[in-house]
Amino acid sequence: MIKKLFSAAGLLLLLSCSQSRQLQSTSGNTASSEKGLKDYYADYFTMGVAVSPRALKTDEAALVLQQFNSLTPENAMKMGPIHPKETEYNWAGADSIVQFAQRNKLKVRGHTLCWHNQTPSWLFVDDKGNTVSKEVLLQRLKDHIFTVVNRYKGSVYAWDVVNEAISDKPDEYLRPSQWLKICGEEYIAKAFQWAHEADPNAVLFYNDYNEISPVKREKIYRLVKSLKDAGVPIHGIGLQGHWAVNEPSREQLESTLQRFAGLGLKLQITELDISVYPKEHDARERRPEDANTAFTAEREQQQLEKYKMAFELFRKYKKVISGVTFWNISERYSWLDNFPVKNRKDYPLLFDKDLKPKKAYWEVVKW
Ligand code: HAH
Repeated sequence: MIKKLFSAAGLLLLLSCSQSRQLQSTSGNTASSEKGLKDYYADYFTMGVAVSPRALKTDEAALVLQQFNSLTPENAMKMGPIHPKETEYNWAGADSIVQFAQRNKLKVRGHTLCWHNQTPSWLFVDDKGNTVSKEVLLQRLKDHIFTVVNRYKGSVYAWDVVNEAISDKPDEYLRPSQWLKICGEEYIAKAFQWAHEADPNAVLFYNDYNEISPVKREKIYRLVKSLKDAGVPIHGIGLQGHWAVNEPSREQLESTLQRFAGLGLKLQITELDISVYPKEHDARERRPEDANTAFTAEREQQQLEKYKMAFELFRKYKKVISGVTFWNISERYSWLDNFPVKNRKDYPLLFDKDLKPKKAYWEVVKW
């Protein structure tokens, strides 16, 4: 009870003193004069985190300000949430994250302009429910990109323009999404071209996961190289980095970074988390053994070793890596609590439920 009162008082203070980093640290975290990830890595790359508008109104905000210098809206800028009807945009969530970033001088990465998931229901169909033509869909994509990129021009410095266009099937190049089925491959180049026209200063990324798989890696490489060779405005590759205690190996990660560095574009680790469960790429039903969700000493150790190894390599490749972003803030919530198994608690981040640094954190900042 007393603890609750204190944290409520801290929150009030935080709200009334939005300029003061000192006072924000009274909301329960270590003092803001203590170094955060962004300070340890100041000579390396920006340190970012994926957030919801809601998290920035809780005591997690003070932790974000202490540790990070870049934000990515986890969901608020995706097509579904931000463009729910053809003639209706919902700016509230994205605006509140961007305003928080501006007040506190953090960078913002936009995520994402074109993706097959979390799309609004109107997007691929006409008012009779029939699939739209290529011309209509490309026009919708163009309008969407111009409207969203233009709104955040000057406040979003980088965009994940296209997310996850590569297939997971070994013998298939591009994902057979509605985008590909209706428009063919050119929707990808068009998306970059329109994003660049809307904001010529924005840094434009192709973003994908399981980039550590040699097979998928080569497909991502092929796509990005073909865009670059065709003169498409693409400036970086986003390696999501949804990893786990069993992968990647040091060799696997190093050859991934080396391969992509060879493209001559910037690299960012855009969605870093290290699950305590062996990696699975597809959603599945719960099994009896999933009941064991304790954050055991063994899981803790395996995870900290992966984090240590990953950051050793990130530092080694600092010339090509321009940013590292964690996908969520603390163990209060991660998307991995519901993926690949619904309601299976995961512990993939560097801060625990009390927002205290875990052992893995100290491995990341000590070298
Ligand atoms: C990411 N997909 C998305 O880019 C992000 O927008 C979302 O919030 C979470 C994860 C990763 C992914 C995966 O690792 C496996 C299957 C599907 C999607």
